[in-house]
Parts: sequence; C-alpha cells; structure tokens
Amino acid sequence: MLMLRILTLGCAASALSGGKGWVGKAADLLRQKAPPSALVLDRAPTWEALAASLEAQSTTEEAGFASLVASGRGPPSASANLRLFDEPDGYEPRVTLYRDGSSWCPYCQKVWMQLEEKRIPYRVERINMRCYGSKPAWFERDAGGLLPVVELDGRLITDSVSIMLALEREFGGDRSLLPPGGVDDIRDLMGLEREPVWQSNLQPDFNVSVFECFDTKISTVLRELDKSNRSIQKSAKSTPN
Ligand SMILES: N[C@@H](CCC(=O)N[C@@H](CS)C(=O)NCC(=O)O)C(=O)O
Repeated sequence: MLMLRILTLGCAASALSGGKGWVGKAADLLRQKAPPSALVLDRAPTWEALAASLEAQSTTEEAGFASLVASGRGPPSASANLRLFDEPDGYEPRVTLYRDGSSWCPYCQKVWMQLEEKRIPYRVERINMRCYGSKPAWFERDAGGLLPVVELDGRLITDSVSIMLALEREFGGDRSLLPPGGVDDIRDLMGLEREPVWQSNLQPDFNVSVFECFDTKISTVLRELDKSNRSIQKSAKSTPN
C-alpha cells in the first residue's frame, strides 16, 4: 500500500516538477532496496485492453460522436486529430499542431483555443511530455523539445506566443484576437506567468485552502496527503544515495 502510494505520489510530483522529483527518487530507491516480493503486483490492464473494452461498451451516441470527431467535424474535442471547419472532406490543412498526448499542457491549450476560435483547419500530432516518455529525436533536434510546436506550410514555429502571432499574421482577417495596441498592450500581463504568486498556487497548503472552500471531506483527505508528502520528503532527504 505504501509502495502504491509512493508511486502515485511519484507520478504527480514528477508531472509537476517536469522530471524526476524527490518522490520519484524515493520510489526508485525503494524499488532498488525492496525485495521483488515486496513490490505490488501490477494487474492493471494494458492501454490496448482498456481501449478495446471502452469501444465495446460505447453507446450508439458515443460511437457517433467518435466517428464525427474522427472525420474532422463536430464540436472541439481533445481527442480530435483533424479539424476541417468550413473546408470540404479531403482538404489538407496548412497547419499541424504538435501538442501533448494528454491535452493538458496550458501552452498548447491557448494555441488550440485560437485555432478553434478562428476556425483554422489543422491536424494534431501528439508528442509525449517528458513525464510520460521520450520524444522523437527530430522533435528534440529541430523543434527545441518544448510543446506546443506548429508546422505552418512546412515551417516549424516554436513557443506559444510566437505561434499565436504567426497564426494571427497568416489567418488574422477580420477576426483578429490581438488587442488594438498589439503585443505591447499585454506584455506586462504575459510576464505574470512566471511570477512567484503563480508558482505558489502549486503548493499543497494552497490546494488545501482552496478545497476547504468547497468540501470538508476532500480537505481532510488533502491534509492527510499533504502530511504524508512531507514525511516522505523528509525521509527521502535523510536517506543516503
Ligand atoms: N514558453 C514556452 C513554454 C512551453 C513549455 O514550457 N511547455 C512545456 C509543457 S507545458 C514542455 O514542453 N515541457 C517539456 C516536457 O514536459 O516535455 C511556450 O510558451 O510555448
């Protein structure tokens, strides 16, 4: 149970720190030191088995929605790999959006919203964030390794702000999303993204205080998790490498 808990925390911490954080290291250490019999037997189904089971259980409505999305039509969806908007079937979009596989990278999301709002046809290619696996070598080499990346008419553009400006330039028309004064109007606001106040939102105490506003049962659980995070962190620090 403790192992399971450490592994779960390890995933969350690794996702937050974008790499192997202290919990991930503690889990590694435990894996090395614990005899195999002490490890939790992994009986989880494979992704393929889960996908097959999901498909077998889907309702007619869900199957209809999935095929609509697969054809490039319908409402915005995180599972869409093609968006055609007003273009006919078979149209080849000028834009490919390289985004994270789980659709939770906020930098990808802002480009995604822009493409949807402006109804710019695009394809989606999914690339692992490093907490989920490795990236293709070409992506590391030619695109700098960070998501999102957009390929526009065969040219790679990196960094979400540069991408959004390039898309505005190319597809601006009368639906520009830029403020009247251009980027200068929003430079200060954009700077807030890396401010300490924002980072502190990721701290456990902050999460607990937010949850307390909603549901006392959840806050009790969070407080326990927080306590256990701290004690694992303490023991990881005091364990020699
Ligand atoms: N300034 C960049 C930041 C992009 C960025 O930090 N992306 C993260 C994902 S949210 C990333 O690709 N991290 C590397 C990884 O996790 O593989 C932008 O605005 O596009």
